[in-house]
Amino acid sequence: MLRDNDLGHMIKAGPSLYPHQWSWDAAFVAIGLAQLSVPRAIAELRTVLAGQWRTGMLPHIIFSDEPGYFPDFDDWGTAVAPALPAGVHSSGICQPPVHAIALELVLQQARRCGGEDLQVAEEFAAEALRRLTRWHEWLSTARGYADVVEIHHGWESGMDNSPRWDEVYAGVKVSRRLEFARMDLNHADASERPSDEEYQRYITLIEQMKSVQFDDVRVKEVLDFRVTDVFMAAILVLAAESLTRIAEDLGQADVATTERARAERTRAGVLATIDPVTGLCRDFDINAQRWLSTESMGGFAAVLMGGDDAETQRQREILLGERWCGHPEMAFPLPPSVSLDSPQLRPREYWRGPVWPVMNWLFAWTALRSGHREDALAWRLAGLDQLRDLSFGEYYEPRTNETLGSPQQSWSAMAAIDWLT
Ligand code: 2M8
Repeated sequence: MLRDNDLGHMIKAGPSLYPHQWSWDAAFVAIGLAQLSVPRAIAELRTVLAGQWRTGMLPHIIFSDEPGYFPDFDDWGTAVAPALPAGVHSSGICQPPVHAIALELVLQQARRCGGEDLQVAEEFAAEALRRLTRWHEWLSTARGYADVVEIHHGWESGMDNSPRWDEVYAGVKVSRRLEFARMDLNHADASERPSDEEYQRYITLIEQMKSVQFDDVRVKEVLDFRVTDVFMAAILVLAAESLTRIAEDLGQADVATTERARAERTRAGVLATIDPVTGLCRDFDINAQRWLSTESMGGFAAVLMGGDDAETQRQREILLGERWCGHPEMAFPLPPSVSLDSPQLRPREYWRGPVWPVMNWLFAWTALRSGHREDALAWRLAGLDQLRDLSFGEYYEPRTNETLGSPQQSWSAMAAIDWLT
């Protein structure tokens, strides 16, 4: 399946709906690819890093030559951005920084294989270190806010239409209705995708960014969408910890020190967002200066980071409990994007309720990492069961396990490969 989605230098996120390379998809996919071919996994990460903007940002999409996706390179208009490197065709926003985590796991696999794989992987790691440090640094400076990370579009979170962002999107002023064709609806049922109203706001934000040539400073003055993302910040903590270990192995003590400090600072920032009533982490609407308490998978940022603090334990119990994975109506005891008991639940609609195999993998991996082997095993077994019909859906209906969105989604296959090897 991954071979079918492979364009040589990049794996399409999905065969028809997503014919390009997405940043965090590629990082996840590289983890699975390493089990099949270490050099191919490295090639995937190399393509991601080659798209790095002059500012340090890793863009969320690197476009292939395949048609059929909206918004494409021309629609984004990033050619006007002074920070776009020559020859790169990319979008103008980012996605969660899974890349250093992927590099660490690729290196681990290369060590198991030894020989040429190890040599190639170590050479690549030495090269990648500087770019990954610049990427993390950009997230903590250009996008640093209250020791977590600020995002400028729901697409940056990767959880595009999660109810987490509803209040923020309500403040996005669509001053003139934009004309465009929703190519995604050629490949997925409209009931499983964001609405037209949501797309008006998504594209309005691109227009706002374009008006200031995607400049990191000026964009903050014109954007209707500025919000911190605790889930992304928790991923930055994990990635900075991975980069610390990689740097130590490569004898780069200064990088290790910087990344360790980044992980500590960001971890404290994420823990400081916890709502004392619900126990979940909260995002913060920067323009409106208010906390966003909508309950969603994003609230489990502390579980993701791991650690022994009481808050993390409390979140773990909530996640495993009857409102979430342990809900009696769940087809499998896996983390849904929104609780089945939430008034915001829309069980077929994208990030508003379905279960996402790649998130199952992420939660299982972080559980293993933080010593909760029993959680990791339970999620792995249920996650594999969910994928048993080999359709490798992008997401699944939480009660019936119906396959939704794009079939043959690359990162869903990655979860199966990693769990089975
Ligand atoms: C989805 O997002 C894209 C926009 O970036 C889309 O709907 O067109 C999200 O699930 C995102 O997290 C993912 O990276 C991307 C490709 O799988 O699809």
